[in-house]
Amino acid sequence: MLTELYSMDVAQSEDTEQYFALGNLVRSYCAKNWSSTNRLYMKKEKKQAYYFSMEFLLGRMLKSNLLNLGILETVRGGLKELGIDLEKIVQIEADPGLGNGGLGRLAACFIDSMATCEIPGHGNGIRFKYGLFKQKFVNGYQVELPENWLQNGNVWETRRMNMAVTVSFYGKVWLEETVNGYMLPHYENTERVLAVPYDTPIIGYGNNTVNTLRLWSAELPAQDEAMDYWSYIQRRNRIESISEVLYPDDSNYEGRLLRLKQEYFFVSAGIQSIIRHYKKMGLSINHLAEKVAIHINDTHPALCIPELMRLLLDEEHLDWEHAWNITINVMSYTNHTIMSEALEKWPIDMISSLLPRVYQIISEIDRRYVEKMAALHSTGKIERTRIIEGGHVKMAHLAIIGSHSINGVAKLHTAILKEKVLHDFFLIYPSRFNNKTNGITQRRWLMLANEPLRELINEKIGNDWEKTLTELKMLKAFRNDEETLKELAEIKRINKAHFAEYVLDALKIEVDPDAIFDVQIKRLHAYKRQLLNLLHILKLYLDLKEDPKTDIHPRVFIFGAKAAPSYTYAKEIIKLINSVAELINHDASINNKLKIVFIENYGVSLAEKIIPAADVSEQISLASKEASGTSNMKLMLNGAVTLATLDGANVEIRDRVGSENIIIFGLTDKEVYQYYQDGSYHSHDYYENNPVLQRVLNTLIDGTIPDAETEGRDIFNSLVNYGDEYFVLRDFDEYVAAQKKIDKLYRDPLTWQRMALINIAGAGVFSSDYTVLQYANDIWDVAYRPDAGEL
Ligand code: 26Q
Repeated sequence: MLTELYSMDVAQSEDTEQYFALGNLVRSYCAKNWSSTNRLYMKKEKKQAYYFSMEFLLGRMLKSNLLNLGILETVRGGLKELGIDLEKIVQIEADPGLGNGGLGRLAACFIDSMATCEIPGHGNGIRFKYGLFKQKFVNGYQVELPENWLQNGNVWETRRMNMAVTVSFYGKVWLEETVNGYMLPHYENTERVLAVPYDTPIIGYGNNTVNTLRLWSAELPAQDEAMDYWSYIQRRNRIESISEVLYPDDSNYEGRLLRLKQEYFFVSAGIQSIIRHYKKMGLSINHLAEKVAIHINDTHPALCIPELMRLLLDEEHLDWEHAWNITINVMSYTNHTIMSEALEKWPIDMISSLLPRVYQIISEIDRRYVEKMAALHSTGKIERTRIIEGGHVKMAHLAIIGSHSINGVAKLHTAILKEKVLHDFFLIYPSRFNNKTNGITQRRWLMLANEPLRELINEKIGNDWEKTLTELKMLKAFRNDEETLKELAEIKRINKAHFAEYVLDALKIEVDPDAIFDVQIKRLHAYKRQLLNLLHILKLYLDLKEDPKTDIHPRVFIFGAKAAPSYTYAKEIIKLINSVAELINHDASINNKLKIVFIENYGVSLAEKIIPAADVSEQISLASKEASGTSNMKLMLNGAVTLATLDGANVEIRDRVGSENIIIFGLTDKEVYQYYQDGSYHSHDYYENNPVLQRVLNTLIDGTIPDAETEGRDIFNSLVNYGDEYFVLRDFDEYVAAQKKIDKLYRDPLTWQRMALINIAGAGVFSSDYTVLQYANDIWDVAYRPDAGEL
């Protein structure tokens, strides 16, 4: 391959050539299975599921492809004989960061699991030229740089020009009656965009299934090349901007026109290509719902609903009722947030001018909804649930009204949707609501990220767990086996030492692998309460300053977090953490008992390094705010002990490991809602009445923390004077107590390792294999591998 691609042999080649040579080899190795999987799906006319997601946070693919193909060890050995270190060349691959955080990474875990469980399920999204920004710290401030991941090419994708489709925007539309009595639209002055698909093979683990991730790129249609040169360049730039860059907002929606264009672009292209493929099988459009399921990952692809209606009405000439019936049966929707600021709503003017025909259809869906419900429900409820209201199109309402299934992503989250956030809808469509607790793939997050642990587990219980993750429960038999517990400790120590090397190299910070590695890795958001973590660190710092002999086990607090570029408060928190790190890491009197490591540019590749080295997993969001969380599952699977509020999937983690093996603190969701109701939370009282907390908070404004006066003041005010929206001060004491407990437990190594072991043993249910099997069974009604485990 090296010779074919670069006309060189191994001795002459460098890492980059070696990486691309190997990547090409792997791609051709799976090509046969890819086309045979497609042929099989066609021939058997199997029902296909399409996972529509704005984001797929894939991470590097060379090693995961080698693992799934079953050739990781062979290739590693072969390369070694040639004097090549696989670990070195996998680093060459750009990490495709086509997602913000949890939602995007979930989509990536799901497509891996669908292929592994032999579910005919594919991804549909956008081939962003730039992924999530690269984060740099300059004087402790976050600075965003473009992430040009395609710069050196992408070996995994195949451009399929022959499958390009056209997506139309703007223009005027009117309906005219045809000779056969249909009302069909006529368009004038539309802007046509060519959607070109790039397909990536998604390889199942230990089987012959290769599914497809189809990502769309926006290009100028060929006929437009004929126009005046400068107009051509201008129009090309305008069009190509659609798939240029991923919006970096996480859980916070901004109503930008380009974002709306992106949403319609991949939705329209995806649905057109599904229908084209479906019709190739010679089937009647009337049976579409028997052969196609479309899943809407949050509301970002909710335009799927009017777009499918448009195609069924305008292109296939179905009547409304029939088209609507098919649409509902095809569509299903996952909600990932209860936070109102994250709910998408688009101004009517924007949608109706950008997508005039789609807007007509949305209005008609809304009109019929109101008409139908008038006889059944109160006007109040109808007004609160209709799609078009207050000059906006509410995307969640569209998604709910147009789908047969609506799910939350953890038991608690689904319960809150039913009882609070979507209560009106729950009363209207009770049977549409269901829960699908999130999951993670054990292949990337244990088998690849933590090879020493994989080996130890295999030694102890064999390798059935690799396919059926609940088999990890067998590890419980070793809970009192000192030797196993010591081996577990040894592996954690190795992983920590490994990570410490990285920290020294990348950040020039020396950390002791015998310290507690306390990890909070997730997007920076006030509700996730990185601040609570920081206030506790400041408390320990003050304790040590007062009494250097304060008896605590040395700790390394590890943070990884990007803030949305427009989220000023989150950026201030980043600066504050960096300033406190500066203060503590350079204070010799602290005697290395505390260190803060804020990892720059946290993403999938760094998560793979950090998670195996974690002792403590910080999951401290305000109860009711984190829909599920998934880093909680990854950290548990790697033997970290969870320090958590009863939020999202933390509740289910506790149910698995028992209250003795997780440290829970803080308000419950019920208590939070109670506070909202009676308005009795006054954060200022906590500042006034709690001297320890007061002392800690004062460091934000008294000059203790270097170079963060503005940030310190703003954050102090938000907590003390402006109401402390996320109850940080309320939960402070309980959090400090919980941290003390961690310190004590850690100092009893056997007890600690037993907790770690129970956590690993209990993590099996959180395999995304089970999650997608439940989607396949309950929602999509598609086939799967007959022996794929059921929970
Ligand atoms: C919307 C409109 C305009 C611009 C951006 C957005 C946008 C983008 C991304 C809104 C939200 C997101 C991402 C949300 C997200 O990642 N949510 C997380 O989803 C995980 C998977 O279900 C959960 O585990 C987390 O609890 C949830 O926060």
